[in-house]
Amino acid sequence: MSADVADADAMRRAIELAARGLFTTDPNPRVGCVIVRDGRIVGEGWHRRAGEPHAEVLALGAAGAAARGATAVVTLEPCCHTGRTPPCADALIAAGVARVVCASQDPNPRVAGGGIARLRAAGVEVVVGTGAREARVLNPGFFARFERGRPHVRLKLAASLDARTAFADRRRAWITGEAAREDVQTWRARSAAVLTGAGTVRSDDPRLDVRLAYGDRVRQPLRVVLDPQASCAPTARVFAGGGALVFVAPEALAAAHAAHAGSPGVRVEALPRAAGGVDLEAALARLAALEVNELWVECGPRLAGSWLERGLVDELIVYYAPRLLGADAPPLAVLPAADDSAGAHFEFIDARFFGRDLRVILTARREESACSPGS
Ligand code: AOF
Ligand code: ZN
Repeated sequence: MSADVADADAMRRAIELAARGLFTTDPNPRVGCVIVRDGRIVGEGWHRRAGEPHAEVLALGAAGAAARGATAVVTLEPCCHTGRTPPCADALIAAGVARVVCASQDPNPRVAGGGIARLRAAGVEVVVGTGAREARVLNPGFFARFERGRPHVRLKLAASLDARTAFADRRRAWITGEAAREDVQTWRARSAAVLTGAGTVRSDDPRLDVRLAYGDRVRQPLRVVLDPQASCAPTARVFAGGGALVFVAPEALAAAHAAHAGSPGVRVEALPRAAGGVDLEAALARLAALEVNELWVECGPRLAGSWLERGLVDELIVYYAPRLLGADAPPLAVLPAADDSAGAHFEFIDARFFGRDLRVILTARREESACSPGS
């Protein structure tokens, strides 16, 4: 077997290990590592959560003396900084590892090639790029935050076959079934924040929380509400239990502070105004500053339309229920009439049944989007 095939196999295993941290590493990336010696895996590790050891250190610990002269295969560049834990590059050098294979550079400016440089300076052979695409999929938000200054944005929509998102008479009833709603729980659980608009809070009063344990515990995402005019009742369920952030327009800041004064876990911040509400780009910049990697958006058709129109959706998750709600029911998204150039273009990447509902996943084709900066 050539070294390339062996490296690729080991990288696949490292990616599998990294994925175990899907629900727990935030705001850190999900990272996995295997130590390979004479074609055999002699140590494995994966990063569990911020503050705990990095993948490489755990894999080295498992390998013990067998790490000397071995190859370390890691889903991300080994770090060279002292953060919550000491530098992995130093640990690899100290263990006598001869070769390091990593999927990509770490976009974190505290690392950004520094780990690779340190390893090479110590005489360790470093290969970069094995399994790059597959490894990147583990951490879309971590890369988005450092490369684009914003979280990875997923917009979730649940609709009838005729793409209607509620009953025409606005009665409160589920459109999609249990299995689809359970799947939504999984997406919320891997996200650092869940965002909605004031309209949804007023009409549906959602909790937007995670009700199942993922990994080994329930980690509640930050609940974010765009409430430009401070119109949401502080008694709404989304604010219960704290961990909420309310974005309002500057002129509504005082009113919002007064409304939420009795709720210690609710933070209120002003954002610049933009057509129809607050500035969505500013909201994303602020959330990135708060170390939000993945943002899960569940909102009504007007706000959904704004996200889409501004080309800010990286991934669309749409659940279609096998029913028809008619032309008087609200649409999937309120958007101006499309022409060939406007708005984001999407690409179907997955389709799957959840109970009787169909879930499709689409990703933005950024290079073709007329809204992408600089185009
Ligand atoms: C690695 N291996 O398993 C992870 C890395 O605060 P710290 O010490 O946990 O450092 C966090 C940063 O380290 C994080 O932003 C990212 O750049 C890198 N994460 N690096 O070599 C790992 N989780
Ligand atoms: Zn590290």
